[in-house]
Amino acid sequence: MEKHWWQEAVVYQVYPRSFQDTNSDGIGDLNGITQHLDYIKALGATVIWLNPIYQSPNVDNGYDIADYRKIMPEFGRMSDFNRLLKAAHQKGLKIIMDLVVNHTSDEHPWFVESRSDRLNDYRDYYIWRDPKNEEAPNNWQSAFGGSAWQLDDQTGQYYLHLFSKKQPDLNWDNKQVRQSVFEMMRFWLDKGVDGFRMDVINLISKPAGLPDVKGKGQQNLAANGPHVHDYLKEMNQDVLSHYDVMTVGETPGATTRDAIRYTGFDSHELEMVFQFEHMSLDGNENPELGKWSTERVKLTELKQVMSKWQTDLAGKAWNALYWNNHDQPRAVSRFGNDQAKYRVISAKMLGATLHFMQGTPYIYQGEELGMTNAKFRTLDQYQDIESRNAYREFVEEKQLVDPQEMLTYLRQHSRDNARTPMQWDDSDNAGFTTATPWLAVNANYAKINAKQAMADKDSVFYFYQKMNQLRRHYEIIVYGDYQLLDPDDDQVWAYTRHLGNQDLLVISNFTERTVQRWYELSQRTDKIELIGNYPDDQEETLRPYETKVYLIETPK
Ligand code: TEU
Ligand code: CA
Repeated sequence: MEKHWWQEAVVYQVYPRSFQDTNSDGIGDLNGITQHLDYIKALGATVIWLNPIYQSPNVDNGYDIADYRKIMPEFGRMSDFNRLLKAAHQKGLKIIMDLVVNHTSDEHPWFVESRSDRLNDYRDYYIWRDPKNEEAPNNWQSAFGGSAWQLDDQTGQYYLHLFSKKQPDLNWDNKQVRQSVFEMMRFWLDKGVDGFRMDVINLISKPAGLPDVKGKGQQNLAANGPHVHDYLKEMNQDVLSHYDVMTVGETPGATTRDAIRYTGFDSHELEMVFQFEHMSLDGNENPELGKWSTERVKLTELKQVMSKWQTDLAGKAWNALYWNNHDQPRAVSRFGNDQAKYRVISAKMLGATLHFMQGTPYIYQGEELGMTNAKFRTLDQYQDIESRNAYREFVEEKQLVDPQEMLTYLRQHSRDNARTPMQWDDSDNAGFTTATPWLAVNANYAKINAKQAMADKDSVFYFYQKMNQLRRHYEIIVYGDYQLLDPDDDQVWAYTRHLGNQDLLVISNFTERTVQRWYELSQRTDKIELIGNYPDDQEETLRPYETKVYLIETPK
């Protein structure tokens, strides 16, 4: 098997807006990240992924870019970025940026030009169509509600926006668009950036003729379009292959087959992709409401999906392992148990279950502290465009749910659950800012914060630090083969890894019940316990949310 640095990496995702404010404006900034590089280094991460830091009107918190080569003023100046990059590299940390090129902001000069006149040189940088029977050109829906088409009076045509109407989709069929994007990528790579996370990169090629969708899910239709692999091979050929970089594509709706096409060791497109199958196992009870629901994930389905991704990609491509990010609820609230009694132990169990699988693990800021969903009580506490639009559409416009029911859904699935400020200590606003934070701090910050974690040898932080140390020590964690045990067990997720004469046995109890389980490998008297979160180990007993990782070496 080939070996690359990005396979041995551990990525720490920083959402700059909520990480650390250093100039008392209530908004996180680049200098705040520089200030905490030693914290990220101590955790044992080796790569930092920055969510977008470019000039933006912040309709979608930076995913609506108005200038790809300027830093968002709220986050600082280019000199602050240069200092951050230099300091990170000096500490042996790499930085990957967020590449958002399926769409721009409608305030980007390209779009300002494009919309000004049908004959403008930039007209074809975006996707314009005549009305069809005085209506939108097709029935696609925006991910943020409503039609994916906006009529522009200035020229009497509609433009496509798979997200907000202030995020017009770029026309990737236009070679000049591709060249402009590639030039911009070189600008950042020549500064020494170590790669990119690519926002909804599997949406960039739209199906010919832009046909109507049958049923819901316009994104799935626009996903993995006819030329997406041509464009990514061109991007790799023209740009990426000239640098030693790591790329991870965000590919909603991608199957393992798609992922192998995008990231196969011989595909020359991307190194890995974020898949979404395990993110869509809870939230199907109300089809007309999309992800908004109170459904909990079933362990057997979670095991089945994650194991499929392990076995389908084995030897062919590389997994990106994650439980949460800035778009998803906090892992311990969604997949574990965030009650005081079980929060820490279940956060550790989730960490071990994920990090001992094959792939590059991504730690979302605060996950290493066992931070929980914010569970805001009132609508006005939510800022996210997706949450606000969903409330307006489903409560006010369509009256499909009552306000309290929708607030319950928001408490479970709003993206703001992951975007509340990083909890550094128990001082005002968790040490995130001395001003009023742009989004309220989670009410539990006095108990859950980095300062408390660093002072507690049994904290989630030190558990993650230990897993990162083990990863550097045991090659089997990175390169071993994965095999699921007992697929039908709906309480315990057990799997093995195998490399050479070594085996790992990973056992996780996903319930608050003590259970008995017998595994052949756990009977081996020569086994070594790498991870155990209860002191007196009794092989067959699995206490609530207990996780155990054993290394077994069979003499050659
Ligand atoms: O998210 C893409 C995406 O699929 C989102 O619709 C996300 O899955 C959904 O909001 C979860 O409910 C990327 C970025 O990560 C997200 O922050 C941006 O809002 C979006 O693209 C548009 O750029
Ligand atoms: Ca600030």
